[in-house]
Formats: sequence, structure tokens, C-alpha cells
Amino acid sequence: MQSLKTTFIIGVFFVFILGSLAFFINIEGEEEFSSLAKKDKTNKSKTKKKKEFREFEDSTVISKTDKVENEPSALLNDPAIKQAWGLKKSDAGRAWKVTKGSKSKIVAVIDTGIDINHEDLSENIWVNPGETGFDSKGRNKASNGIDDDGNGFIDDVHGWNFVSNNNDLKDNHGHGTHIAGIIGAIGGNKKGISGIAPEVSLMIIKYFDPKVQNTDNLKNTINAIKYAVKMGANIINYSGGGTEYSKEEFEAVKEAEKKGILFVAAAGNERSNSDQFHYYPADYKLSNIISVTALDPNREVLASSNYGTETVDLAAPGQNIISTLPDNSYGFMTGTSQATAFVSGAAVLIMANKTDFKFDEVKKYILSTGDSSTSLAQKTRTSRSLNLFKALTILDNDVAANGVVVRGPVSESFTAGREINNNTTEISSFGKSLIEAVSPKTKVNRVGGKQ
Ligand SMILES: [Ca+2]
Ligand SMILES: [Ca+2]
Ligand SMILES: [Ca+2]
Repeated sequence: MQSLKTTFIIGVFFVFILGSLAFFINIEGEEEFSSLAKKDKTNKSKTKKKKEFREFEDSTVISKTDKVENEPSALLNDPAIKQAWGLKKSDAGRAWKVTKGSKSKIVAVIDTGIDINHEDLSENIWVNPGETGFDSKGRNKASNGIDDDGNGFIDDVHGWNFVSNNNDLKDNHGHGTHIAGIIGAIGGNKKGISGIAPEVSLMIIKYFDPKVQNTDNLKNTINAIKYAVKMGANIINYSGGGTEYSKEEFEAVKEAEKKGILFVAAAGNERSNSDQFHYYPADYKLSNIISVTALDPNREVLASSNYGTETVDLAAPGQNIISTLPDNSYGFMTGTSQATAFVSGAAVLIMANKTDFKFDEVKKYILSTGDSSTSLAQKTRTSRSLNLFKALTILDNDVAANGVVVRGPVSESFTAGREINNNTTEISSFGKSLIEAVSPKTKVNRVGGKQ
């Protein structure tokens, strides 16, 4: 009798577990599961767009493991790198022969925080020089309780937590640690994976924490952007967004533009056409923004990803992406957040390789050198997906008037986007034409914006 009862309990337990798995792992593995996201799940249709607040744009942890398979190295010696299809599809191996990035390039990761002690991240975390070393009393500036650099934040040695207004960057979700790893996990250390930019400094700015209720994600985001601008980030990576237009957020990103900071933003996982239903900050009409949608391994945009031939700049790998998770773990996530991180990493490589490039040149090389495809022409402004090696090696001089690469390490036809075809009369102006064609966002309607 006792054993029958036990069998019944075990049976119920398995049904519960299977049910939970079926919920988390849907067909594409990208359903949102945070309480905030669930609350607004009904708004994920193409017709309902107005939201009252900035929700956290989630990515599902598809699987998680404490160990990574020790496979033969394909690119660097990091054991899990073979599972990183996105690195191969975006030609990271050849790109790393040109550059692996630079610690002098700072990416502000505005997200859920990070595991700063992660074995595959810790050495690439940004350190605020004004909050390190010792003060006049011999105390460690990182923990002396004093705002040593006078920036308004006490002991902000690696960044700031705008959810709890302190320097605790603990990642209670996993999303921020995952994004940080895609951009800049340590490469060649025989552990885990490698980021797109294995050498970089990751400034950690926290705007969302699933354990803290009733926070204002939009306000936290705006403060996070201001912090990144103040503290000298070269690139801001932001995976969040919402359909609510915010003048204050626009101004913050504009300030970043003035300072020459590239702003890489997720197109969003709303399954909608952003040309009709705008998604911010990706859709603000600012020249420093790159809006990124997500690709599967067959180079098709995910059904869950936002798209738009006027508003979404390009596509990058975003399905089943392996990266770092808290507590020295690794796992796979899906979404435009992951794709965004790929592009931020690409920007680091270009900035490290061409130190004189301004943000607009970096943007130009990312957008104009990707791999073009007809299916992407229906979904993005450039018809392209990220190619790291081409972004580093194709130069203006190598591109003929017809958009064909005529010399240099890569020799292949690359068809310029439809806007660009009107601007190819002179070789010398081709590069300029490209950036003029791909930089300004032309839309004026702000459907879904604040009235
Ligand atoms: Ca400080
Ligand atoms: Ca201090
Ligand atoms: Ca590694």
C-alpha cells in the first residue's frame, strides 16, 4: 500500500515536471517566462502595441549545465566553442586572426547584472580607475564607502545597480551574464566559450532584477544609459525595450550619440513589424543606434523576432546561443538580445582594429559588409547578417561602384541594399553613400508611442 502511494506521488511529480518543461521549451524556445512578461503576454500580437511600462525583454534558458563538453578546439581552445554555431556562421575564427579586441574598449552591458566571479568573465570586467587603489587612509577605494571619483556613485568599481541603487551587480536572472559572455567571455583560456571580443572591458549596469518587485525599468534604463555615457563607454549594449516612446530615454541616447558612443539595441521579440509598431530604444531616429534582429542557423529571422525594412538594421545569430550563466555555468538562450550582443562584440573588434574610427564608421562597416540574402531583404533595412571577418577586412577602396569587392582578402560579390543602389555612381563616394543610405532612419510615425 505504501509503495503504491509512493508510485502515485512519483507519477504526479513526473507529470508536473513534464508539464513545466513543455511550458518552458516551446517550439522555438523563446517564450517569455518572467512574471512581468507573462502579465503582458496577451499584448504580443500584431494589433495590440501600447504598453504602460517598460517590460524586461526576456530570453529563455533552454538548458543549463555545470559542465561543458570537452570537444576538440575549432576556433580557440575554449572547450564549448564547437557548440557556438553563431561564431562559425559569423566567421569569428578568421576575424580573430585580425584582432581579438582590446581591453581599452568598454562595452556597457545594461541588463540584469552579472556574475563578476565567473571563471570565463571575471578578467574582462571593467574596473573603474577612480574607485581602485588606496585612499589617503590606506583603505581600498573599491570598498571604503566613499565616492572617490566624485561621480555620484559610491564604490562603483565595476558598474552600478540602478534597481537597488548600490554596487551589488549580482545577476538574479542569468540574462545579463549570458549577454556579457556573448560579447566578451575570455577566449583561449581552456574554459567555457569565447566571446565575440575575447579581449574587452565589460561595464556592468543593472536595470532589472526579477527578485525586486515594482521597479521602474524605463527609469532604471535611462539612468543606466546616463551612467555609461558619464563613465566613458565606447559601446552601449541594450537588449530591452518597449513600445512606449520616452523623450527622456531619447535624450539619453542622443547624449551618447554626441559623445560618439555606439548604441546597439535589440529589435525585440514581439513577433511584429517594427515599421508599423515601433519598438524603443531600437527605433529612435538617432545615427548611433544599430537595431538587431535574430537569426537561426539557416540564416532565417526567427518568427518571434521583430523585423522591418525601415527600422531593423541587420540580423545576427540569436537562436540556441551558448554562453555564460551565473555560478560558473553555461547554457543556451534565444532571442534578439543574443543577436544584439553579437553586434556589440563586432563593434569592439572593429574599434580595436581601427582605433581612429568614429562610431559612424564602425556602424558603416558592420552594416555594409554583412552577408546579404533575399529572405533578409523582407526583414531588414540592409538585407544583411553579421559577418565579423568582412566587417574587419573590407575597406572602401576594395569596393567597386557596383558593390563588388575587387581586392583584399575577401573576394565575392556583395550586393548593396536597395537604397544603396541609387548611390553607386562614384567609387570614391561609395563608402560615404553607404553610410548615408544606412544611417538615418526614415520613419516618422510613432505608432504605439506616447500620445
Ligand atoms: Ca564613484
Ligand atoms: Ca570608494
Ligand atoms: Ca573561455
